[in-house]
Amino acid sequence: MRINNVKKIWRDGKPAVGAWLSIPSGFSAEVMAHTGVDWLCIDMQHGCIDYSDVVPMLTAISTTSVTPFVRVPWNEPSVIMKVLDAGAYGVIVPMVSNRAEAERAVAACRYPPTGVRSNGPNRALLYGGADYQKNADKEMACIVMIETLEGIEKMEEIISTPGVDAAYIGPTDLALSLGLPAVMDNEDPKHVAVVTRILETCKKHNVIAGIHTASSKFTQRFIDQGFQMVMLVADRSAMSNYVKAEVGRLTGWSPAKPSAEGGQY
Ligand code: 3PY
Ligand code: MG
Repeated sequence: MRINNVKKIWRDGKPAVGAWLSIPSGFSAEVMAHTGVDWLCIDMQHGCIDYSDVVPMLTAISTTSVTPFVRVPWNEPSVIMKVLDAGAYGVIVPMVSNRAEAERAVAACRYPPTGVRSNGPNRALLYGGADYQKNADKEMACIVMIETLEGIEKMEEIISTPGVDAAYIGPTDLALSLGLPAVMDNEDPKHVAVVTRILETCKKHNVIAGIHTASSKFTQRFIDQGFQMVMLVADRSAMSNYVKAEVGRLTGWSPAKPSAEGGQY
């Protein structure tokens, strides 16, 4: 079976840097897969992306050795199983708040007797190989997000759930949960303290710590701090930020006012 390159990077004690896909296009997924990142995440939660978009995006990513993950819209076993069947090598599950929810996510990622994943790896067989079912449990990554108030309070029981490979922080939901503005690259001491506590809890339980950023400055900071799964850039913001910057460099011409100024997501 094709191995999960990101899990190998983690086993080697190194950080894996990724990018985020919110645009429902096989072509833009392929472009992003050729940028040098270790992993890409197709975002079904907040991206403009449905299952019929996910399949050609996974096909496009598989033209490279980049590891494909999918963030599912919710902790719903049928959706987790369906994206794994399509060839995702890991799922990012939003808003996991307690042990029972973490166990539900893990079980959906593993075949019986370990879990409850149903057999039917349609495209996954083509991508992973004929021995997919035999080896899938150890190659699929179950990544749970910690970003709710309950999840912050119960981080220890979530992170220590057997089968959780990584705990991934959603900084803006985490900020809202702490009563702060929804800022991604967040310097607020209350936010920084919780992020550090999640990292330390992950280290204690030998679980990978992950976090989303909006800049290489914060990506670097988190890599240096010991995070092994860091999201550097999203397709939508990369496109928008680059074009806005180029527009801003021109002189002797008045641009139409950009429609969405400021705000990080
Ligand atoms: C958050 O900031 O809450 C996220 O989930 C990032 O996508
Ligand atoms: Mg979130």
